[in-house]
Amino acid sequence: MESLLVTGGAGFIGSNFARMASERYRVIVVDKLTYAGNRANVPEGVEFVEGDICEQSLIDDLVNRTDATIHFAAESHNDNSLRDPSAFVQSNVVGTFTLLEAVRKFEKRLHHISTDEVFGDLELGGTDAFTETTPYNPSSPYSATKAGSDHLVRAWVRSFGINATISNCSNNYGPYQHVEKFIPRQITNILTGEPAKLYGTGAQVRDWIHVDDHNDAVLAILERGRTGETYNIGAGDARSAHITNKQVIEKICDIMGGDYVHVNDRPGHDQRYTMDATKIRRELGWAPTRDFETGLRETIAWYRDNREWWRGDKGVVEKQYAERGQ
Ligand code: NAD
Ligand code: TDX
Repeated sequence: MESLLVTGGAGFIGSNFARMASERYRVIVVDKLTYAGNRANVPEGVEFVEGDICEQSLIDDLVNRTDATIHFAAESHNDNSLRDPSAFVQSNVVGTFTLLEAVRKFEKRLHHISTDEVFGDLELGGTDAFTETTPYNPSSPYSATKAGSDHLVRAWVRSFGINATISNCSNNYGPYQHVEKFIPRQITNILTGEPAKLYGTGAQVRDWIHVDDHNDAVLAILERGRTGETYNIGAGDARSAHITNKQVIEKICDIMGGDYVHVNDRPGHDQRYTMDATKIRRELGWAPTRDFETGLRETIAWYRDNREWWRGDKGVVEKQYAERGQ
């Protein structure tokens, strides 16, 4: 394997992946540059193609020119999927279908990036966790379209024998994350003199993982994963911040010297995500190496040092949140 096509490589996780992978591979990024994509995120030395993954002839050409495709491109924000789900169905379901057809035609390797949200949520206070065999039970239009895309990949493996793997990962944080998401929204609220904004009671629990730990796992699957398999990725141990939203917001306020307020809750809000990542640890020897406290401090410093990167998006995002009392 020498060359990789990275879809969604101008977004948060995909651009961090392109940065990491370009040290070992020739990387081409394809990205539609939606509101979430930023040309400036694409690392130097990486070929960039502006385009839509739903466009079959473009995708055929790019898949054919590379050895493997790592598929990050998606509409990724739950709150947006509640406002207008149509782009989620198009990019997440039809986009993945388009890629699968190209991969089938040219007999290339595919790794599909998915989320823990396909499994639904767990009860607060429990200690159980999602495994690779937990039944799918998505709650939001976003997670339903991600679940749909996972099912398409599995069907193409079983029916057409394509060489594909899937990973389902928990909540990522780190540099280059759009300011609509929980952690960067709170950091930039405080940096602009606003209080941090906690949905509802803030009792919900997420399994936070640093984006570089996620991408290390993706590279491990790409290089050593078994075809047709699914791998769960999550920090899920002492290194992770498997803590409530309220605890995360209090940590950010402590570090930055800010305050928070409670705002309207998210309709249908998933309560708890916890990932069991035993399989990838055992089979591929992957383990997360970044601890949450250090990663969070570095992320805060990154947003403090890169105001020009987020300043333009901040007003747009906050106007949308204000319309929903959030
Ligand atoms: P993001 O919104 O930051 O980036 C998505 C990128 O995809 C953007 O650059 C956007 O322009 C591009 N894109 C969207 N539709 C496209 C289309 N039709 N054609 C081409 N490009 C298109 O998202 P992210 O947080 O980096 O998430 C990346 C992937 O990881 C997604 O598949 C998401 O479901 C998955 N994931 C995210 C998290 C998380 O915590 N952020 C956790 C688990 C899995
Ligand atoms: O301002 C906020 N206040 C708040 O309390 C925002 C934006 C969010 N929240 C809460 C909602 C969630 O419980 O924080 C938690 C995290 O919210 P998001 O950053 O929107 O993430 P989540 O909905 O958990 O989904 C994320 O993880 C799984 C990613 O956005 C998905 O792409 C990924 O699949």
